[in-house]
Amino acid sequence: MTSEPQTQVQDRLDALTSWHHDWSGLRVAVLGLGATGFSVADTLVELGSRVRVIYGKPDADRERLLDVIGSERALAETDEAQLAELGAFDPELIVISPGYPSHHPVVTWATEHDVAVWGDIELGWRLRDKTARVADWICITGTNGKTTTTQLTAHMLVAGGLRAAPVGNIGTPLLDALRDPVGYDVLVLELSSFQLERVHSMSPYASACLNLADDHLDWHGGAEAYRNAKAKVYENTQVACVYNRGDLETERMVEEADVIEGARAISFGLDSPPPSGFGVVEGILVDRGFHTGRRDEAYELVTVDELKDRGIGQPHMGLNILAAAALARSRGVEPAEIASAVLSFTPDAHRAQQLGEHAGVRWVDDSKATNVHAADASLKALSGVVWVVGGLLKGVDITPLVTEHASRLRAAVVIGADRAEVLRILAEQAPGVPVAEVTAERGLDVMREAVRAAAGLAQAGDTVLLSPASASMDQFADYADRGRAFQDALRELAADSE
Ligand code: UMA
Repeated sequence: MTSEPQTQVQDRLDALTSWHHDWSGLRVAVLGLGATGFSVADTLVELGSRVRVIYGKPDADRERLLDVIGSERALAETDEAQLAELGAFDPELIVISPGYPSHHPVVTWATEHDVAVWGDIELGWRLRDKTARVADWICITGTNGKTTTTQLTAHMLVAGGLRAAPVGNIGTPLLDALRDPVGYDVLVLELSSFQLERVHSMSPYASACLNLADDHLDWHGGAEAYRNAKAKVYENTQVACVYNRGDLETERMVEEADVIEGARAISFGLDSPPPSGFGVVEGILVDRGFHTGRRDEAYELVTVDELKDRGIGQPHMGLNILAAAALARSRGVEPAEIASAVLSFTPDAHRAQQLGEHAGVRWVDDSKATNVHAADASLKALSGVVWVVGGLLKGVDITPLVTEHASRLRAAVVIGADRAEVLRILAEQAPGVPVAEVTAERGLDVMREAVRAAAGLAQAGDTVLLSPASASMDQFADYADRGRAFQDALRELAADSE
């Protein structure tokens, strides 16, 4: 059902493709009041739109700020209440936070009422020309490694003399960077599948899907929808589509994408690279993608030994570095600048972070491993593991992960709301492995119990690895909070035994 006014609204929305267009009076419902929702409201109020933020959880600081900037707001704690608010406001456009799943009733409502639903990335694409310096977008997705690769790429671009910043899923909302008064040469966007699903018109300068494994199946409603959302990163790419030679699915995504005439496919992998590829030759990371004589020659970037000396010699880091190098080279950063950026890079906390030894046992915080693929990368590198595992499984079956690594496990310590399922899988797939169940409900208490159990089960020479293969929101604010609680509990244990 498309009534005349709705067609007019659609025409107006189609034409709104610049910061300098007339957004005034547009009735926009912003769903969610997290980092994204606030940045959207703040931007659209500045542009003169009539904004009403509808949200499920109170947030005193952001609510106060909405009042200050002059946005309307409605706390609606149930889906039904959010629907009622939407109906009463009668929006011309909905801008929705990434956490809302595609099957959420408000999305269904929008379809039924012919109201357009954008994410903040779609809105940002249309508003990217606020300053005269309009940034190129380098877009990065994948199941794992996207945050590190995004940081590395931005670090390389800055080493190349460009004004660049990492934004998006990494934590700084895109719209906050777009409103910077000076503007950027390049924005490096970490994009989640949630964000990509709601992108319609973006055209990245360069793009990469680093790898693909099952994740967030509950949000998307299945593996295919998740894969198709990730594949959108390559659509309309202008210069370089960067893909993983070791992950055929990413290559297929590039083949199927509609790109801008002249865009090149550039691969990365830990093997010797073909022309148009980045890879490793005799212990040296090399670029054969952007060398004019690439049939026979390559640029040397850094050596594997140099990476090991910096504590970033793990295979998955090598892949992240090669992908980032390909993206930065596509925007003209010189090989020597890439090398200096890599050798001055420090990875974030909670990513296979070594916490040192206690009573002859190594402790590692890999709380960032919120899915099976990430936990697999960490488990692979170890033996004699006391594995702290569990949390929100997000509809993913961890059976293959447990089967694959059962022989490395000294013991397992199970945390999380979905722990019954994890306990069942461990009993079936790793029957000889001792298991401790953590019954504490939230935060530091969970980790105090987990750390004590792990210390009791570990033997000298073992590694206690927090690599939960699950999201954290059932018991912690986020993965960083989970990692911090683990580290705090370990410090308490060490202090108690002094
Ligand atoms: N809300 C509801 N009902 C819902 C979902 C959300 O009412 O069903 C409302 C609530 O008011 C809630 C608010 O929406 O407080 C939060 O919105 P959100 O969950 O979309 O989170 P934001 O704070 O806007 O943060 C989001 C990303 N979060 C998610 O995608 C879940 C952040 O990525 C991102 O850094 C930020 O935008 C800026 O772009 C975090 C994340 O966990 C790190 N990402 C997932 C991942 O990496 O695996 C995808």
